[in-house]
Amino acid sequence: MGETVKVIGAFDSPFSHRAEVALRLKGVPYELLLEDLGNKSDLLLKHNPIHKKVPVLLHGDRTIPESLVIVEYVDEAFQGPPLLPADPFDRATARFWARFLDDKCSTPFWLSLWTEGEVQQGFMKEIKGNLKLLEGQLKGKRFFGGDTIGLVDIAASGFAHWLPLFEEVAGVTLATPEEFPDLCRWGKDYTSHDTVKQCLPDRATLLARFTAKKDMFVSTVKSMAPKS
Ligand SMILES: N[C@@H](CCC(=O)N[C@@H](CS)C(=O)NCC(=O)O)C(=O)O
Repeated sequence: MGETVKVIGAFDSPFSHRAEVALRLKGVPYELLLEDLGNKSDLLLKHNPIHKKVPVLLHGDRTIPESLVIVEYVDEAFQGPPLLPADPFDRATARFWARFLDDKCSTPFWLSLWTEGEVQQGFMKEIKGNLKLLEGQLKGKRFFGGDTIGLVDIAASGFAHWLPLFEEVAGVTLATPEEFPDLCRWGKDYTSHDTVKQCLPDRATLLARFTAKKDMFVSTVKSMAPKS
């Protein structure tokens, strides 16, 4: 179509990575507009006035917010290797697990990092249980998408590159190779994939940024706790 493709994203965001990797896997050139989330630009607020979050895809005069919506849009709007299966049932199943990641994994993962004591144990149990269910989807497969990276791999990418970093910053262990052999092996395959590597933020830079924000993560999570 020849229209410009831009991603409003943030350097350390696993959600921005989802949009970028979808474009790269389809072979679509794009411009990355890096956002300072502490001081959101008029461009971001104009294009995502409802959520005010990154990523946002700008395709010609079209605006597409929400990372998983972007991945599906990119798959349908551009030529290139498919990111979703062709069969309707397989597509539905991929969408189910992609949604499972956002609906059932994000919150217990985040809270298990920055809480303490019994509350933390509860969130750890929840996220480990959900990661086990996810791991079950990898049986006999290199990627969730089979031989190639697809929607579920992209949706789960935070658990490949970001999870070990957050474990290190928080001093919490959630996914060991002993407990999650397939998931850990998948994480290595995902992060060492040639196309994926091109849009993974540098590990050392992320580590420094997240370490600097650790107190803020802890205090934000504490302020969310119900007051007794
Ligand atoms: N559901 C959204 C989540 C995106 C999201 O949480 N983005 C974060 C960066 S990692 C953000 O923009 N945060 C800014 C804010 O919450 O004000 C998606 O999948 O795109």
